[in-house]
Amino acid sequence: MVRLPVGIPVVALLASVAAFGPGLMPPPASRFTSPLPVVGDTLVAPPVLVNLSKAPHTVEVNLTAGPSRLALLPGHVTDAFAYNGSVPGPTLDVHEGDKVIIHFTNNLAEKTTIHWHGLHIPADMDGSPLRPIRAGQRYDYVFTIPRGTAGTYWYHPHPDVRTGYQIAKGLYGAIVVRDPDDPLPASLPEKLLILSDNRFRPDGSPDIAPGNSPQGRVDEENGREGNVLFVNGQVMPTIAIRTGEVQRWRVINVSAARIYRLAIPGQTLTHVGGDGGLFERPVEVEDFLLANSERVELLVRGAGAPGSRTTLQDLPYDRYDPHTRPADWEISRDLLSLQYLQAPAVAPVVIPATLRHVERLDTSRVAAHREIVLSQGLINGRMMDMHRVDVWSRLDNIEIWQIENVVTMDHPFHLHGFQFQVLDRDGVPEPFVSWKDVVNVKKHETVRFAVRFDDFPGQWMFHCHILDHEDHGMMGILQVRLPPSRGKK
Ligand SMILES: [Cu+2]
Repeated sequence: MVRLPVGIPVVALLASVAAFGPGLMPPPASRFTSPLPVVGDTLVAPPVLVNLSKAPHTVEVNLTAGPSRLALLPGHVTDAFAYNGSVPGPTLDVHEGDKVIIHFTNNLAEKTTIHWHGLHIPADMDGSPLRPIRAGQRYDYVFTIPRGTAGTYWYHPHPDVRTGYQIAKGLYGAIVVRDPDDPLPASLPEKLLILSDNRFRPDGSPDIAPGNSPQGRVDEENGREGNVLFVNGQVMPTIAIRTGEVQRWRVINVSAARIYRLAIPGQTLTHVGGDGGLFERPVEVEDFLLANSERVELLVRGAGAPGSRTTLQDLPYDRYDPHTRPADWEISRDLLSLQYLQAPAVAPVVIPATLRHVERLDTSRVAAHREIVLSQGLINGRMMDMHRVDVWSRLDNIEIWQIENVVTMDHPFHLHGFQFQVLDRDGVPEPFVSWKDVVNVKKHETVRFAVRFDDFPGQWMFHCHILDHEDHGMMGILQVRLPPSRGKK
């Protein structure tokens, strides 16, 4: 496909200009249909970071965050931010066990960091707000991908106060960690879907309301949502599928605040993995929630007839406080078109009934129970202080964290550096075990998870992943110390 230098495929640009007319804002995504005949995929995968290393099991890449002129809204080139000039940023595609070296350059006029969301790596390399990279500076992020962590992750800036702003301007990208012994058939066509939303001014630049404006105050409360929904930076792209074909989709929610309830009307989806990789067994679902920063792996079956068409939809989900709930929250929104090719059906692929074994954390040996209370903008009644440790833990310990949401809107809770296992929600046991790094804690819900601090002492963030809440201090610091026998940390 011909691409503009800015990373927006030409076909998407033409489709958008034809649909909206020059200078016009797009209609809501749910009413947008491509005027061009679709013959195959128009969904474009982000570029993959080029490995500069010849050494085995080593991935060495250059990554630059900088200002860029590009069309975040198709048809409107404006000032934006980009990783290596592309939105979404290039995908970091690695294997378990790889040593990863990222030569990062900050060409922005402000400080930034890169947080490798969900990866189990040393605290120095986590890209938290504690380790800002100043304007014009370089930093090498170096870490090894642990065994057993194959899955879908993402990377994004995490500077103090400015995370939501920098992501809205275009800074986000995917990470795919592969398992050399992946249990799913290698023949499955794989698709990466990065879901985002944005709101624009008439010139096509991101509309980021000042905090003291009426819209700014709504955004601080709700989290900033946009009326234009994107998959890989494209509006309503198409995935082509053959009848009978099974595709493997990796889906990432990089939205600041929008929680997606995903479904393909008329068919079920096979949910095979979450934040920290594959489940033990596939799970058949009609729809499911994907909260901010959560990832899923899905098997999508070509259940339709040749030549037919269906859509991946974001169904209504009420995560909002009643006072600031948007008027149009009950609208279903289309995200992408699934086009069945005019071709004979293909034979079904056999999917294994068991994908892998997920070791259960031993909750009979719990060293501490933590109680974390989420209220509006606060954790345990406090705003974040970069110089205060909120939770002291010890290396090698297993702990149970109870996250209680005492207000009338959802707060997706993220712990840096460590994957955890949800035990129960409002006392109802989780139906199956899986590794997670974000859990959506619904209005007035209490969620408990188990976590083991098996490596990497140091300081780690935990926070609400509604970016507006995080930027306003709904965040705390966990310090994982070495046990006394192993010296002080
Ligand atoms: Cu929140």
